Amino acid sequence: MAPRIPVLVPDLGDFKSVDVVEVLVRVGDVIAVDTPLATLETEKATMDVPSSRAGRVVAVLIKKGEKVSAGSPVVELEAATAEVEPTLIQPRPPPPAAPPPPPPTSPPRAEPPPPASSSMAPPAASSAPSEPVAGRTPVEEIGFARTHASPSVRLLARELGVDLTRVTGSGPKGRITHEDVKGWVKRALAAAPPAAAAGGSLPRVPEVDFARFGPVDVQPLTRIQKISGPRLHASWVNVPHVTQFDEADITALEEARAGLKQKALDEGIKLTPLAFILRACVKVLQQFPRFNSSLDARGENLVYKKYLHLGFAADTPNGLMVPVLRDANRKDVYEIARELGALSDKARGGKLTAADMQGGCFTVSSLGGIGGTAFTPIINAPEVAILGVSRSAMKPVYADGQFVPRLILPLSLSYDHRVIDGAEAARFTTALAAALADARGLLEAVVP
Ligand code: CAO
Repeated sequence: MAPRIPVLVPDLGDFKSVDVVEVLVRVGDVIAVDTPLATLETEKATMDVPSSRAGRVVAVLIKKGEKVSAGSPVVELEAATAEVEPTLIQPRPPPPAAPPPPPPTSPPRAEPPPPASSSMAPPAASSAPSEPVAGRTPVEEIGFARTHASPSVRLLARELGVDLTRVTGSGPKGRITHEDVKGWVKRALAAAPPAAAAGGSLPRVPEVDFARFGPVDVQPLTRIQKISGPRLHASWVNVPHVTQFDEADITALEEARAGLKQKALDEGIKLTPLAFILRACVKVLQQFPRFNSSLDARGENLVYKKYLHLGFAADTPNGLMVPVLRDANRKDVYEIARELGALSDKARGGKLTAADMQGGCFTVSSLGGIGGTAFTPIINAPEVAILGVSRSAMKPVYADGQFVPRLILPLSLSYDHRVIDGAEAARFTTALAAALADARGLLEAVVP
């Protein structure tokens, strides 16, 4: 009968008593010199205990969770007559699969394309060092399970998303070490473009347990908020927004509106400032067709629309809605006011249909009835601009050598800078201010 040889924990340097985090062999395994027997962990690092002898394991003398010191027996072997090749080691089942993909609430991530070189080639067979690939590549599971690396190295690779088949081992017989994995990650990071440029996920806002600081009441978002939130977010992160501020002198317009308001109301039409603003937008959008365009899905072409449907933001008990006033270019200010009133009522009553909210070309968000001096509206993408309107106020304007009181309307135009230049945006708001100052022009009949 072959003699039983104990294999002991080697010198652990400064560490006296360390945790066994994994036992890597079972009774019956045939092992070679340097086969890792167990993984130990100190506060600072994990390390493997390599076998000093080759042979068959006849007793495992440590358990996961126990503490060991230098000289503690790890296994007993029946010594082999010749050194046993590592390939004789029974293959173990592969470690747990890579972490699952992020939950659907996470911002979408574009996976990088698979590496150009074959990931099936085992590292030992490759003479050239494997090249790090930017971003995470899919792990080649069968190859991963066969690589010459200890479980703690595999665990580290799993945590860092490293496919071990792509790492060249620098240890004895090509064994992959912790340092090899870390070095591979460092090279991959150095070669990778920034996460945002690579379509990586956005940094997350920290989660806070608000109840730790005082009583709270948790209310679900409304259905509308759940729908509009992701759309607003998509526009915010995808579209480079710039906001151009301006002012329009609407003194004459408000005088004209005051004179016409009651007569219109008698006919069931509420002639609000927004109706005139929408009419002015039509006129200016016809002069600046780029503001009535959208980028195509690949971002390579501009789609100019030959129709002019205007969206307007409506504040409703269920949340923000954007009904669309169709063919606004074919309607005079009275017709615009009539439809504006009808759509606003429908929105507040929760009766808008999907068709009522589709096909918009340009949106106006008026907070004038509420207050404020300026704001930065978020573009209703794939539209390329949105006009914010704040509350008008009497202001002193210097003209003909003196200050005169004028009614000034603040304008805030956010635009997609990929499509619209700053100079064009300033020309647009200047033209809009001129259109709003021209009450007579806004009241002109429109040939449908
Ligand atoms: N400056 C001063 N007063 C204004 C004004 C302005 N720019 N705009 C409207 N008003 C006042 C007027 O005095 C008007 O009353 P009179 O006609 O009697 O003078 C009154 O407000 C009418 O306002 P309204 O809000 O009832 O009607 P509207 O057509 O201007 O607007 C609607 C309709 C649906 C756009 C509006 O009610 C609304 O919901 N606005 C909020 C939009 C919003 O939430 N935007 C933010 C989106 S981003 O979160």
